[in-house]
Amino acid sequence: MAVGLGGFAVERAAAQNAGTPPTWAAPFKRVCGGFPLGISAGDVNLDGLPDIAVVQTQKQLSAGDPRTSAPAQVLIYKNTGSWGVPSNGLSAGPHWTVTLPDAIDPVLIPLHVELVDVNDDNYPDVLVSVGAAEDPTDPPAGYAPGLYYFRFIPALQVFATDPVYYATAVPISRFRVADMNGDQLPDVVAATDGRAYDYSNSDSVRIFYHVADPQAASPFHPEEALLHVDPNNDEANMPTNTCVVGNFHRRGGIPGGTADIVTDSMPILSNNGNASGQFPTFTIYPQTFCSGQSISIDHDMTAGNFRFMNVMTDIATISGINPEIRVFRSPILAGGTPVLSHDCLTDVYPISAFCGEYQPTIKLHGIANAMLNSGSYLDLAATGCDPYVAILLGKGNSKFQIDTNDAAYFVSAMPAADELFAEVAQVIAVDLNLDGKIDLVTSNHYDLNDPPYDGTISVIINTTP
Ligand SMILES: [Ca+2]
Ligand SMILES: [Ca+2]
Ligand SMILES: [Ca+2]
Ligand SMILES: [Ca+2]
Repeated sequence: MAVGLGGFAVERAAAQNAGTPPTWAAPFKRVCGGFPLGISAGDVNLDGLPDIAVVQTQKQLSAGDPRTSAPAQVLIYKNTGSWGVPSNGLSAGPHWTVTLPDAIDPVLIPLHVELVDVNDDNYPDVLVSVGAAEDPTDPPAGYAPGLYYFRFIPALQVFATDPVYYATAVPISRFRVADMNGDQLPDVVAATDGRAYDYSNSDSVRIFYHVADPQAASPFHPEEALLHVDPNNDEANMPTNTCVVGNFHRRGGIPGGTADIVTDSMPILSNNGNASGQFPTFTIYPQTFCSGQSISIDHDMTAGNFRFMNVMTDIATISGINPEIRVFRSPILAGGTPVLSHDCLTDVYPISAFCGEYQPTIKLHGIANAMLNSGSYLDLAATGCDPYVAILLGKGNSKFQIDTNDAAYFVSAMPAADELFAEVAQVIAVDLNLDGKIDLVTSNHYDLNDPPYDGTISVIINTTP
């Protein structure tokens, strides 16, 4: 008995040691249009080195935009492996480029990209979503929101120029790729509410299920309009712009290895499995909000196991105004009504106190999780405090450590000369130089008030001893 208690005590203590903040090399950047948003890592050429894809929007995103015409594209930077000093092992310009069709109206914004192998040839393909019109009341001509699939052609080492297009009734913001129906084929789960607008109440999740043949020319079924996730039907205060997939509701094991979904407004969409038909059904369990908790168009979410040795997936979110990170835990036990647990006081981590003069104006923040320091637990990296990425160190018990008076918890995403110009949007965590330490890549919107109006991506190499 005493041994057991002692072992428990040691494990408990270990699970609360977050360690010290990671250290970083000075960031370097690549110019990529005016308004880069979603980023994704994947090894396009199968050389073992992760390459970086970023979405850039078309011209005239905002009134007064000084840029001239440019198409919406996915720019993919090749990892050259030359990670010396200075560490700049990304190709100087995009090595692969995917251009979205002209039919997409300029005010529709491609928001999210994933490099993922859709057709089972091992080579990552491009999935890119289109959402978000600028004007909330006036559907533009050529209105064409949805999902675009560009397959990679290994023999030519290029991406196809003729995408397969999957229309959605409403714009997609972010999406996730996971197997939702247990057939081992990747499906796409899309949060469809546009970004800043609604033509109609559309807080819903749409799933594009993979067809049975991985190499089919059109690999997905048309959208499966799934579930309206706003229990109050209160569109204005509860946009659905992002979602995560994972094991959020345990029923003695997830049927068929399928995944549950949680969206911005934090309901659990519990996957009931695939027994009765081609596609699973889902049961929605709404979440109660804390007083003062806001969901906005710039919300983002990340899912991971933030509790040491726990099989359930937890969630961290980044809000927009006065950015703060909130952490939600999945219920561990079966039975009862599954809701995420969240302490309105102790599971909230404001980061804006550090920002000082750099109050963000962009309204698209990002959050990612990875082991960033030498500790054993998942940490968080979040934008929203320009030009910094805030680092929250995991304690292994779903709690995180950050000191907004300590610059060690904030790493600048921009070279010093550019710090005032950048609005850091999205962040991903990936080991670019294969040294076992997870690096960061951000997309940075240019500032309308400050030349040179270049959007960039930044690479921040982890130098933690
Ligand atoms: Ca590569
Ligand atoms: Ca492929
Ligand atoms: Ca599937
Ligand atoms: Ca690294």
